[in-house]
Amino acid sequence: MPTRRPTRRTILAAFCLAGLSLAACEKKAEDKPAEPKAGATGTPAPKLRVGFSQIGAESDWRRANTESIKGEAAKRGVELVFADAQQKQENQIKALRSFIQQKVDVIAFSPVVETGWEPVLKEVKEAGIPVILTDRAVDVSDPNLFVTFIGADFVEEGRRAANWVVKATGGKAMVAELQGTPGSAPAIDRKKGFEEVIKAHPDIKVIKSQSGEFTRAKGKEVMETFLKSSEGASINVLYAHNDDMALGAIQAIEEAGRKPGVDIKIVSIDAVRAAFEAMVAGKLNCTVECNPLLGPQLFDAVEALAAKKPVEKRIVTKEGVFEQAQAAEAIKTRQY
Ligand code: GZL
Repeated sequence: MPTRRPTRRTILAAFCLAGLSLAACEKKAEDKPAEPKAGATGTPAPKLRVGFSQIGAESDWRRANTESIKGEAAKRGVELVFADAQQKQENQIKALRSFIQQKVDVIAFSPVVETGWEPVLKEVKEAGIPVILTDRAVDVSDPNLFVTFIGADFVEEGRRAANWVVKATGGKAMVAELQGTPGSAPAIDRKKGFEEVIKAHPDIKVIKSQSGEFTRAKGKEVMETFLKSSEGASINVLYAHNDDMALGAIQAIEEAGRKPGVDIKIVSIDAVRAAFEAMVAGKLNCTVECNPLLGPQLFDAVEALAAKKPVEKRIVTKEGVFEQAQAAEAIKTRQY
């Protein structure tokens, strides 16, 4: 028995409330024949269908993010059409086009990189389907191509990491940096925030910087090359844009006969459970939280759209900073 879905008119009206041009919405709404209201004939309220394009499964953070989104959809009775892009933008674009064909009620996705989205987002807008960005932002000329962006302030995360380096080193450090995925919002902004703070500290120098693609394997591989380079012996701080790369680098540092967390102090971002375990073991010094549990906020926004309520253009997730001294206690209550 196919489930009847909310009327396009309902979603579109809410979409208009969320700031789209009324004409486009009204035009679209008129194109569609009115459908019987849910409950009119005693039928159950139609099930919302959400298309979600996920980047991949590159890190503990990403897996926790996926679990949160799938779990919350199930909890709220929303039908989730989930697509894993395996880190490829072209796979995300294909998924968004498929969601249009499937006539989902809302499209949500975590854009692997910031640019290259205008054409497909215009197709989605033309189809009258609202778009919610989770986790990462897009760089588009028309902000009406999406309803809201739910995610962290990555520039602030970079600042927090740099402020910890200033505090921990007294303003003097030779830093190796493991960057995230090239062109991604977190890699661009975490670098920007870190540099914004250290520019006031001339004795903190980033002497090696390269992408570790947010994975443990690549993080280990790149850290090995850093350590073997002519500047390797002078590296005394590692700044990793995520915990997974830091955990890979810890292996490389140990294999090079040096003590992670002691010879080379390490600050990373995400605050996944494995980072707390490394801090308890004295191998990681600080992790800046980046909350992956975006499911509740995502489906709050989906339900607000369906109920014709306005949705904030930017929903920032709240986060903290955790150091070694807090790790043993904090790990007891971590949710991811
Ligand atoms: C941040 C997210 C990043 C994480 C990484 O919101 O996009 O991608 O920091 C993940 O662990 O791979």
